[in-house]
Amino acid sequence: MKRLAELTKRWKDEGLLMPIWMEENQLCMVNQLKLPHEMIIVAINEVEELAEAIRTMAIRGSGAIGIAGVYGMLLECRKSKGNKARIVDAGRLLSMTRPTAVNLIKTIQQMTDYVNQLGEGEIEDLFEEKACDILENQLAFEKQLGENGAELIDDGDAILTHCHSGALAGSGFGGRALSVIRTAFLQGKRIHVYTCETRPYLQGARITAFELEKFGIPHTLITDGMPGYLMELGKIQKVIVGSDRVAANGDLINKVGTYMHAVAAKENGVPFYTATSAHTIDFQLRRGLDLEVEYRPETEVTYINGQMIAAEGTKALYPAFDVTPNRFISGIITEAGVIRQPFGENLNKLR
Ligand code: RI2
Repeated sequence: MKRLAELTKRWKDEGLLMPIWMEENQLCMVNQLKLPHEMIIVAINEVEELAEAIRTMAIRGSGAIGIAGVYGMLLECRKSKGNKARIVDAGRLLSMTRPTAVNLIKTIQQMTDYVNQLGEGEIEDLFEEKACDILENQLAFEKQLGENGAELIDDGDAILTHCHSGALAGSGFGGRALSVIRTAFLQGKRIHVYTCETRPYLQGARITAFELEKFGIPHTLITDGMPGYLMELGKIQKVIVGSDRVAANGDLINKVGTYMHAVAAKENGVPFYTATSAHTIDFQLRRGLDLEVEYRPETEVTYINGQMIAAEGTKALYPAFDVTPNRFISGIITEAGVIRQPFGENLNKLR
């Protein structure tokens, strides 16, 4: 208990933008749906409330929901005083909330396997230790990823990013894509970021722009259809996006719209990178198109802020992710370095 409280305090003092943390016996979560206008911290006392927050995307981003999975099981651990069955059930419930981002599923599996091997009397203490290890590793991971990826960024680069792969989608330093961008900026490189607004949830407009502003990184908001033209004009030198899952052959599953940017980047000779982790590589998935991605309700497209934006009766479609074939990817940035083609063979070394 002491270690988690100390870790949380240290991270707050460091100024990390944490998406979720624990205070006493409840979780505190930033409601990302209210950003950037309000920074509302929601108290969560039940695992079902957390599951609903993930389903409705009040907390989102593959790293952040992985962390939320850990905290959710920890909440149940504290409430049940270390009851194995209840902790495992909590993990099962949380792992069914968002099917595409593999981090949530893998992290919960890891915690479930761990708790299953413990004796009833030791669960409370040891489970919390394990949760702290995972949190510490996630922060160290973001910093290492940032160092590795920043080597790809040159002084004067303008970088395109899509959706929000940043601090609030991770442990609080910069998540994935923004850890790379933030580290390059902290190294003194003069960079500029183009952030796509990312319809329909507008993560780029609402959250990426908010974080870039907070970190003091120069940026410009653009709509999702603009990058191709800016690349033709020579205004974008690199593309860096996050990753919800990477297939064994290097195909990338990420926020819908990513594929379109990768095609435009290839056409214009702009290097396209994804920032990810070894944990996010799904070695069971032979190629990206074999995965059935999450489809969300059409009302999330036809409505903005509760306001219908299309004619009554209009049908809409919302695949939340798309698949970028590996041939469009210049490099996969990981904590172990930047992986290049042939991806199948080189990713396999991270197993
Ligand atoms: P990291 C997002 O999905 C996007 O696909 C984005 O690239 C990713 O999660 C950010 O997570 P959503 O949760 O790749 O907003 O940075 O649907 O881990």
